[in-house]
Amino acid sequence: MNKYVARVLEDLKAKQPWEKEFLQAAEEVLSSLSVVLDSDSKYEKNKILERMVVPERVILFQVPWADDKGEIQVNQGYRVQFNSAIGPYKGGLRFHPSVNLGILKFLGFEQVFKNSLTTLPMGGGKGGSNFDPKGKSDNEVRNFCNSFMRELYRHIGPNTDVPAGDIGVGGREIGYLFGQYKRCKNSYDSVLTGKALEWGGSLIRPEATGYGNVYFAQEMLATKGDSLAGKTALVSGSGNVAQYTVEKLIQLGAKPISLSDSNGTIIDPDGIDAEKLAFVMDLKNNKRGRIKEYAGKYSGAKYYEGKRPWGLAKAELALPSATQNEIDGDNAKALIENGCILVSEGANMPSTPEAIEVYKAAKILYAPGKASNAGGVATSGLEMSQNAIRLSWTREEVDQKLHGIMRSIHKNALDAAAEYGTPGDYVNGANIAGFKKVASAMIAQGF
Ligand code: NDP
Ligand code: 2IT
Repeated sequence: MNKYVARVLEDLKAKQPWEKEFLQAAEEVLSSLSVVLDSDSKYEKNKILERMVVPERVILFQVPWADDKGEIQVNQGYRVQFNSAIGPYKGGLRFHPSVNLGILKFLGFEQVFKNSLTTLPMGGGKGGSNFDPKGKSDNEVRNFCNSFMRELYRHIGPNTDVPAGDIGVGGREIGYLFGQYKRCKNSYDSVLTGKALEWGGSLIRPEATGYGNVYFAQEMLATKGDSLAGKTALVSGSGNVAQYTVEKLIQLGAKPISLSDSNGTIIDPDGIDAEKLAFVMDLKNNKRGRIKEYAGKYSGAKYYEGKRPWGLAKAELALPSATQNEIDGDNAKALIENGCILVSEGANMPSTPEAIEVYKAAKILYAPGKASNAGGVATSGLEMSQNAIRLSWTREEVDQKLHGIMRSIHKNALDAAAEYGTPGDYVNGANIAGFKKVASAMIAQGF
């Protein structure tokens, strides 16, 4: 490992040893950069790594709200404004009880490189709260969102910071957050993406992360002269990303056979078809039910309480779409033993470092989330463009642009991997290509 990289990592570990997910993300990215830093001293001279691993700004605030009994609840709110070298901060909001500063720093850090890869002018940020939307009424979710935005509105803006959704934040929450921003600011700004169509949203934004990931998988297979047609796929999660991953897999002739949530996994050996997917979308998005109910409705499917999909069935493809570190080393071995030839990440950092070692040793196709799930934020960028010109593009236009962006990300990652001596390594390629653009903007803009 390059000495400069080793020194910055050591220092980071000594300073915040408890931010495990952030250290994991930083170690993965910085390790990939050794070869770039060996070949050019300008990055060290400009202290680029030291500056890249510290957010430009962190906002931490209290979020008091009233539940349906009239009792006051208090959560923590955060916005991590990580890097604005190539555009306004951009990245989602996550509402989940596990949220803390270390998790948001990992997500914000990853977002910097991901957004750079999209080819669009967006910096990186992430935010959220330890609020748990599960089991809350619409009224409680609205009260929470209003209170959250009552503080956040003063820190964001169309040219400053543009949040969007992530785990626990979908169309309903974006609506409440946007309404409160507008009331606080008295201005109709393009300040959130993932809006509904009638009030500034973009066609294809809900579909974009899942579709984009499947487009990326298609590109990877094409490098081997292969395609998705007829291949069996394991998908985890059953939220926004998982649903549209399954939809696109079906459209392109693959056979998705699993979905999951934090309680367990369903395996449907007959395949999840369009009608079954419609049932899941209604179950998850309207009824806010549990994936277990799928096995009650479709008798060919089996429910595995407390289990993740990996290794529960034979499959050539794995598209993890739930959360970080959901595939460990043993899960990865089980995938390979069951015939897996491709892992394309819809979630952010779903594979542990041990899992990635297993993929590398088995020489399978492996795409890190910052490349393969970038279609979501890329289409957020397209939503911002449409808002700026006050026009809406058609479904076909946006889908075509998304598809083109996924192809560019794939090509740029592959080219960078080859240029720096690790052909076919999408981890190195994505990290290097994402880094170089941000680093050169930072150098040009001084300090
Ligand atoms: P949703 O909230 O819509 O869905 C999340 C899904 O993952 C749910 O099925 C949820 O189950 C499951 N899940 C969440 N946390 C855990 C956990 N700790 N253990 C097991 N299952 C869990 O979120 P999204 O689909 O938007 O996000 C999924 C992943 O994709 C995240 O990693 C996110 O960062 C990433 N991503 C999202 C993008 C987007 O545009 N939305 C863009 C790029 C990446 P349950 O209902 O039980 O909680
Ligand atoms: O992780 C991600 O890229 C997202 N949650 C989407 C961010 C965005 O601004 O659309």
